[in-house]
Amino acid sequence: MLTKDQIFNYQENGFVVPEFRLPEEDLLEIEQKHFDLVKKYPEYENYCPAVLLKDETFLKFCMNVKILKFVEQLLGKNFALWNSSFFAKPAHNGFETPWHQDGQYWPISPLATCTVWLAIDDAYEQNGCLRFIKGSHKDKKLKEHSRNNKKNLTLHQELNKEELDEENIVNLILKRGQISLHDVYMVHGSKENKSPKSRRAMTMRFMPLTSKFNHDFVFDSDTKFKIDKIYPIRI
Ligand SMILES: O=C(O)CCC(=O)C(=O)O
Repeated sequence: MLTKDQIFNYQENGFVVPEFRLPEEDLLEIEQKHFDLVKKYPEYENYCPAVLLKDETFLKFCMNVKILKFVEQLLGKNFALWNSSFFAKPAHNGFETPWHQDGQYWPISPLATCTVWLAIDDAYEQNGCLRFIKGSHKDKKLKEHSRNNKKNLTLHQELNKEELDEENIVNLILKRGQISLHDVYMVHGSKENKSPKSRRAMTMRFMPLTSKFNHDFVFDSDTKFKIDKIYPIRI
């Protein structure tokens, strides 16, 4: 369970790191499945935008009851999982994720999502940990972004420089199996990984069912895709 202070921190700062460690046996299973996924689809070595479209068996890790209970505390009782991605950042060649807000390219209205970011490796500055701009979600506005077509990026929408509040950068240092939860308006990103250690992370995206998902929307990542279904949660 999240404490009152943790819920307050999520509302104030835009993210929270609860007391949680995914069991090692699940992490080993995720690693194996991810290895198999990249073997089959080498183009996903750095970033797979919609894991469940390629292998729905990843779903079981998104249905971890402890994780769902944290999300329920933040979104309310009626919510659904709508996507899961893999930001893998391999050693030596891990792509940068430019500063961005997720809501820029998500077909959800009213816009709302809580992302669970699960560390599959220890994540720290040298291997490109996630970075947040603390409090950047608070005005619930989408800030100006521009397209950046540089090759070594996981995502290509980048926050305009003048929108970036560098004073409030927080490095999210996590151990393997730890999670953070962040708000859809949160500005975040991560540097490239030139270190000898990988920095893999799996995300789980949850939305309240008071919002609607547009299934006709075409996601324009390096590959194009649609999300044909969402998964309502029953705890
Ligand atoms: O893991 C990363 O480097 C970026 C993650 C991200 O952008 C997200 O969770 O939306």
